[in-house]
Amino acid sequence: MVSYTTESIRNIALVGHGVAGKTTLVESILYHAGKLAAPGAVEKGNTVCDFDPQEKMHQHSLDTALACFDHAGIHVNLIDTPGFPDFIGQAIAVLPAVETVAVVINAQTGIEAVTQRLMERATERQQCRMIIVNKIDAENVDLPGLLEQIQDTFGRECLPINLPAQNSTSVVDCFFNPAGNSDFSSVAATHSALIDQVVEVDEELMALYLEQGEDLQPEQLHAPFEKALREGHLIPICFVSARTGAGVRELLDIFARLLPNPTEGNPEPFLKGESAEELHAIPDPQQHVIAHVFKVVIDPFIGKLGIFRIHQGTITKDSSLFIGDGRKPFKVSHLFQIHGKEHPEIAAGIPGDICAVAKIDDIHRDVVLHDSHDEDQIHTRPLHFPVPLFGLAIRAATRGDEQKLSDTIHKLLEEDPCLNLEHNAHTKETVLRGLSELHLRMTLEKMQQRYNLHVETKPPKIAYKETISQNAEGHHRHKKQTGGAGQFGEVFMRIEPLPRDAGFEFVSAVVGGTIPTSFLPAVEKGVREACRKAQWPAIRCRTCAPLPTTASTTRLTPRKSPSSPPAVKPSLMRSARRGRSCWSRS
Ligand SMILES: Nc1nc2c(ncn2[C@@H]2O[C@H](COP(=O)(O)OP(=O)(O)O)[C@@H](O)[C@H]2O)c(=O)[nH]1
Ligand SMILES: [Mg+2]
Repeated sequence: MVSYTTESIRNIALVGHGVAGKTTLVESILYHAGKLAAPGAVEKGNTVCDFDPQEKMHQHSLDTALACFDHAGIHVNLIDTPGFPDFIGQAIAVLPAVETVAVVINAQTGIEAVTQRLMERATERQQCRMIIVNKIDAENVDLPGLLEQIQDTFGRECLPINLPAQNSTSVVDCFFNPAGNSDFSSVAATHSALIDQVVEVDEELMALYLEQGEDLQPEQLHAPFEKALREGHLIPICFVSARTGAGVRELLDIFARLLPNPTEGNPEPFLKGESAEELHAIPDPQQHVIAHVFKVVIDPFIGKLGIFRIHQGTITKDSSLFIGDGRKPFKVSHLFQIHGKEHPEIAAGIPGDICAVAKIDDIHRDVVLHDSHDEDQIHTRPLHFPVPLFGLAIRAATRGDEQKLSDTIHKLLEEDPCLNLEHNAHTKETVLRGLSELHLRMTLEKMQQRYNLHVETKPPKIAYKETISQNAEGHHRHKKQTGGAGQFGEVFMRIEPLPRDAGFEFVSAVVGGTIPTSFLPAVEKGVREACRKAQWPAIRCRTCAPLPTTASTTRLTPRKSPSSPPAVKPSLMRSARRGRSCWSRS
């Protein structure tokens, strides 16, 4: 059914700052693996990963894309991620799907912000990491200097596994077969440093190495190499040029021979139940299914696609899967692989595979799919995304498009973990928030191009909150003679500031039962209402009402309706803040 095994799968995310050449590198890898007749170019808009019209127009990746291929007995799932900080959420979201995070560094510009942030994320998650230095063909690059910079920034465990040679038109292997000359550094010394680092994680091998000298076979080194990767004791560095293809064949060889497969690596455990007990998925095709949805795409043709990584068990077209704690399963019917914009249908997915199902409305990013109620209540440790702070108040440009706007935003929120929507009751605005102006601009452009929806935007009003800074006391007498019984009420109130985040506190200072206790909840309700209805919602205050005073002045008598809130006028709160005459500061 499946032509490969879990052991032959390699899941690799290419991350790094924009323009490092990740999308171009995917092209070159696919070409060298025989999947493409000729590599495409970002400038020509014909790459596998930047297939979206918007990406073609801007010549930049705006979303993650997947490409898969088989080569030399391995099945590789490559995930290309956008590199600008404005879209970093998409890159963070795919980390749980892979064993290896390959950090691509632009040889021309060196280590940049996103490179560093994603390296930190991968380190926190204890994922195997490798560094790919791209653009070695470019002019004026200082590769020895960059190597120094990489080791200074990410540690001495970053060691080259090959070195540029013949004026950066090729690379020379320093691990399997260290022979030849490089453009800088000694191949022999680089090889020794690498082997020393690898054997350090295995005492037996270390003893053998000391006996045997340098003659350890690469096969003897696979397990300790993988262990060194897992423990972060080694971060191999490869040199490539995605444009000329230098080092790409060697990179494929490293994927096949050295990178962890899904039975290796450092998969993050799932958490089970309320006690969040750790559960390690077993990458065994015979076990119950556990799969994690790491991405949702709203495809214009297929509809909603839930893209997931299978961690345990086998999913076939006949599988019935539960979504999270849902009681009702859905039938898979069609199982897809993802390759750029293509979605070839496959018969089954095994542990380690990345697959997708279409048109299942209840699938959302981060849900766990499983096929047994034994696996209910399984979830993943939440990923932390940057908080979307940049906001724009939006509304449909055409009257009658309000529902369409709501549906479209819902779709965009499903796809992007760093978008947020708020309805502010006070300013009566709908505010879309993202990581930056560029992030929102691209989102609004997508709305227009993909969904043909035009919106009007403006900077959001600031929903101020008010508080009081010092104690104040107030008094108000309410008298209304409208014939009949009339109304009379008298309020004495003291307000005091509370510490930040302390909220609202109501303290009754009634002494001697001058106000029946049954009225106090209504008094409190009235005060809360006054805070809420103030021009800007009042926060952080303690209210003491009424003040201890003589029986004759503490009457609060809602004569008509005992249950209605007492007459504490909002204006009182306002005058308190403005220091009007009926309030005296204490
Ligand atoms: N000289 C040179 N340019 C490259 C190389 N790889 C990519 N580029 C160029 O760098 C630019 C950004 O490439 P792209 O793949 O979009 O980078 P990404 O943002 O990391 O995906 C494009 O103009 C590519 O043609 C390379 O190896 N050498
Ligand atoms: Mg790209």
